[in-house]
Amino acid sequence: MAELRYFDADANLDEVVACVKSDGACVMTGVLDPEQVAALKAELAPWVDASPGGRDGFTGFKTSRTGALVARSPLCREVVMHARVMEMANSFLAPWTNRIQLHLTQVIRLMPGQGAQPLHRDRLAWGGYIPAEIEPQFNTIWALTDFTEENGATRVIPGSVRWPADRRASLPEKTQAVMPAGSVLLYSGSVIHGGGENRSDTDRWGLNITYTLGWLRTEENQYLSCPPEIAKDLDPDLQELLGYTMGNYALGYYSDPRQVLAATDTLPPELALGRKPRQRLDGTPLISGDAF
Ligand SMILES: O=C(O)CCC(=O)C(=O)O
Ligand SMILES: [Fe+2]
Repeated sequence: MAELRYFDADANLDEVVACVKSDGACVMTGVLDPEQVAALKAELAPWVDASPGGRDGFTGFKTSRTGALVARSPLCREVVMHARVMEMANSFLAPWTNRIQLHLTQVIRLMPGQGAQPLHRDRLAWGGYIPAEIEPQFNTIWALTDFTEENGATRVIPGSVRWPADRRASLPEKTQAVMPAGSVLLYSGSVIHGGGENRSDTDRWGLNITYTLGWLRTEENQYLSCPPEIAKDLDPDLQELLGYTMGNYALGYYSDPRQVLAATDTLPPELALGRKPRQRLDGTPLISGDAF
């Protein structure tokens, strides 16, 4: 049985990414310090406290899920854009895309009494249409409380990325991502995993931030969770991660419903945020004389 591997926050990123590829998951400890965790929890608390439990066995009746975290939480923006995690997400997904995008942001709060979530692969969000050789997703769950066996630390089956779709895990193959607050569980869309059972008397808070290929539909609709009137004030790198940039030559343009601009009616999304694209699609900088 494969063990879940643990790395320090300053570990070599190629090694960590190689582990996510081979095992499907690993943990980095000590990435956020206690003050950062406390500040994140304080900023998120009003939204999390107001969020109701789930509506079915998968989302969990005693699990609340709180999204739109880029719009709602300035501190979450920093976690979304965490330089080392972004580097790993880009490296992991690079074989299948020229840019990545933000797939979802969600605080997953397991409340006392929440049973274990059914085991699953997150890539099934796309209904099983993506060929097995493509990895569509790089996932993170940041521990905002300690993750313990008792409070429902995420269950993971290291090595299950290479299993046939119908193979089920036996008990000894299951492990839990037990980790102190401030750690992050990194896992691929292909690994079998699920929330654990919360047998404790306190909440387990996980900050789930996931990245996907630039040409796939995202689980959280970022244009609705973070519409242009909010996105216009964000850092350009974050705007582009949300999808406010062309994904390819013709992918992601819009037309202004109120007017036709003289230059063209197929517009790059940056214009909806009040700025021009920063570069052409081939990565070269814009020069004066370009249409925008
Ligand atoms: O909460 C967790 O530990 C995992 C949740 C999960 O896998 C999901 O909701 O897809
Ligand atoms: Fe999942």
